[in-house]
Amino acid sequence: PSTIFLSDYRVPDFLIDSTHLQFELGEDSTSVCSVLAMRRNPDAAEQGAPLKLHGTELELISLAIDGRQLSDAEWSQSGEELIIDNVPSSFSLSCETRLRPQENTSLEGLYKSSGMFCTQCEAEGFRKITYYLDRPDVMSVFTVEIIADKERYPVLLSNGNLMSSEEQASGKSKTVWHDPFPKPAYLFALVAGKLAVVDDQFVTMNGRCVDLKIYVEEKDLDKCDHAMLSLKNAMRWDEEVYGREYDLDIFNIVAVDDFNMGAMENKSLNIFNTSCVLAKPETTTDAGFQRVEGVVAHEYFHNWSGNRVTCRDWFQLSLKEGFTVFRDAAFSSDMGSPTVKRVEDVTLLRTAQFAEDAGPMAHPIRPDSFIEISNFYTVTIYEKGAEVVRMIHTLLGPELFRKGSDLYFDRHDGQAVTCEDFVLAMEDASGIDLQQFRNWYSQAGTPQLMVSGVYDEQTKTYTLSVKQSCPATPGQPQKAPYHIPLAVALIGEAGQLPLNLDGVEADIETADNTERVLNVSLAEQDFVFKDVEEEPVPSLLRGFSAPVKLVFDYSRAQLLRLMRNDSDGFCRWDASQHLGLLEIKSAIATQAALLEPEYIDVCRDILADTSLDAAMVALMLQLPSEAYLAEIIHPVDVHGIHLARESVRKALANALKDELMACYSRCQSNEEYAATAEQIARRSLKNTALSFLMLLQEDRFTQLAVSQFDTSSNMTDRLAALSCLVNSDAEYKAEALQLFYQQWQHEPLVINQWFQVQAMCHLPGTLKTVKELMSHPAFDIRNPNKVRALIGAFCGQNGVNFHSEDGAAYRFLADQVLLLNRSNPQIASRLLVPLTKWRKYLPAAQKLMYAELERILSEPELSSDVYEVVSKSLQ
Ligand code: HT7
Ligand code: ZN
Repeated sequence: PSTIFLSDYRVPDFLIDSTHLQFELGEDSTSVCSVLAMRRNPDAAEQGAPLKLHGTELELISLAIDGRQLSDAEWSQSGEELIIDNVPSSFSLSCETRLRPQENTSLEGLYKSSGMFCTQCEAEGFRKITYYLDRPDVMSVFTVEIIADKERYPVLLSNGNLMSSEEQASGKSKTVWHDPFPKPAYLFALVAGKLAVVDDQFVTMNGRCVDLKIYVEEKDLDKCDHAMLSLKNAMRWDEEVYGREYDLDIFNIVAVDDFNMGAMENKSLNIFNTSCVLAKPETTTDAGFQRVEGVVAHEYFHNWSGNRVTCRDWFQLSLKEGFTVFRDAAFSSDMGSPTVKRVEDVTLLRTAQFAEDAGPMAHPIRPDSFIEISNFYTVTIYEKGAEVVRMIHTLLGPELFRKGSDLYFDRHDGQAVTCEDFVLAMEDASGIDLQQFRNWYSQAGTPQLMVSGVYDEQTKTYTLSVKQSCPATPGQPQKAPYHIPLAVALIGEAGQLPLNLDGVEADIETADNTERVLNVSLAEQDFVFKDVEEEPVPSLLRGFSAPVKLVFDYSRAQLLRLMRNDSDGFCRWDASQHLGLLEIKSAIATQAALLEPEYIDVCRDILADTSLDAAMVALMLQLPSEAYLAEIIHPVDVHGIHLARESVRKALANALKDELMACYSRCQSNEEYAATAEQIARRSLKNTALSFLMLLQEDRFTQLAVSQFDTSSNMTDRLAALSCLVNSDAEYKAEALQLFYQQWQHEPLVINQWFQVQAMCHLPGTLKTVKELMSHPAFDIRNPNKVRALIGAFCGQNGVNFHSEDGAAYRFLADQVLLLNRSNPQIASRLLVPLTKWRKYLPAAQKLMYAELERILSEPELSSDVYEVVSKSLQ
């Protein structure tokens, strides 16, 4: 497989003004006839260049230019390209291809899922449908005819407006769709199947009525309300916060069972993984409800940040993904609890993204090169990309940021553009210089901020010294300093102190003079605060103002002050994590969990403090995850970390038994389920308390879990109880698992949770269970949700079992990757990620993991997806 470089970008030699597609969907094969109105691009460097069309795994039936069939001598094929040498400056290209969607297990291009036809074209799937200029900077107006058996496929959908729908002879029907907005091929979609629909409407800010439709299988009609409400909320929010109105008269969502990612923003025909659209209290956890809300909004927001203004090339992927994640995070934050949302986002970033930045696949949010673009739908492109946009928002402030986004959308509506265009719009609208800030786009790796503080009693000054650095990453040995917005406050005995900075030009003004955003831009920089009346504790990186690793040598006493008093919810939580980390580190060192009394006291106090947000209490009590600890403690001794963390949890549970029990009782409620922030918070705290109590192995607590499992009507409480039982030695666990399966065997999404809870069990013997479950009738390796729930959860979220000392789980994962490499390469390469982190672990584990990677690499027919990840991880 070859490497593609950003520096090789050239404008397309040809443009496609209009695209006419006719699909005849059959049980045996599908015929696709295309008619493309093409012309040479006046901006192309070479006006006599041959026409090169992309196409993969296609059966070519016919090819004609301006109605004349081409002879075999007039075209040739090379790799993924179909080349026609002599073409006029403007012409009509007709092409017929034949496909076998029912055999397409890659879930890319046109494929079948639960009997219906559907498509997934991003990033380069359209070339599996017909020969085309399958690149995002070629935008065309699409008209699509779909012909299919009307019994089997009564619903026929594509992008844009329905132009006609008619019955044909021989039991077929035909619909014609036209999308007036020029779009790249990756936003094309088609759906055909037997689908039920939930309808609603939305009146836009200019009074236009939009039909909203969610298409699902009949049995799922009762699970669409939350997605519909989320969609309407998202549409209103985008009008209010960004001034963006929906632009067509119809917006469709279709749910499919087999999908490689969460959802896809095809113009006016979003296709969703069922797991990201269906929700009802009995089957869906609170996290599931929140995911539906977030993904529905994310895909909707793409209508502007991605569709109306799209990417010039795939190196610019973060232009649409980073910006859209930033937008959906702000939306979720407005719909629920902002601090909880921030903590969840930072947790993902500091575990998964920091790990990616420190590993063999590290790449800037605008990569310079790739082998397989599907491998670059990463936490770096999405989550770090969103953090970079968030920093621009912090640097500009909300008003200028909005001015910048208005300018960006106005200036580039209907265009395919670059990250540079986005930054330039922000600069032009605000007048703020983002020259150095651009390093965030071109440099990979997580910057480190080493901060120290000195208080001078005599002069009443407090000096913060900040040093920044960034580790080398593949291909980037040296890094230039970043422009980092560092939000700070100084916390005194009684709360935040007023800030008087020496050299005002060094900071960004904020309304409140007790918090400042410092512009860190040099490798080493001092910030001096004047008139500081007492020795403060610095509250740093408030709200996690930049995606960096902060190092400050806090004492326990300082952390306790922050955990108790900091007005910034994120920093309060972060202090709790830091204190938990100190306890775990000391448990590792002493092989015993003798908790510091002050730590127990502060946990006791927050447990009892009913004025606090219950969700934040839950988050502050939860110790740093094993995944996060593995980012901090090197080399990673998975078993040592697990034992130490569990012993600290148990010691805390022991010390706070009564308080936990009281808190559990207090959070019990019989009210009807609602996915409100307040109810979600209460369930989260209750289930956190239960999981602590279960560590004590007392009958009365096991009974609590049993009774919660038996009597809860919502999936959040039911699954939390089941998870507690599965991870305990309770006799009831086998029966509980059996009961759960029996009750939900006809609900695939619930059965996936059943797989997952077993795959994540940290007790010995889980690999055996996982292997057995792979033979369970409900498991299907062709379905990505099931693969993720069972194999993905076991290998990615069950450290102690995945890293069993005999290396059996490494072997297991490599076997599954080799199997999936043939059927679904995108899923294979994603599944593989835990093995690629081999360098972090103890030497014995490293050796075993390395051997499995080599075994994968020696496979003769490796997909480009798997090849790229394995070969880079061995370099
Ligand atoms: N923009 C969508 C990307 C996507 C995708 C990419 C590769 C392979 C399969 C895929 N399905 C969807 C998702 C999004 O960010 O909205
Ligand atoms: Zn997206």
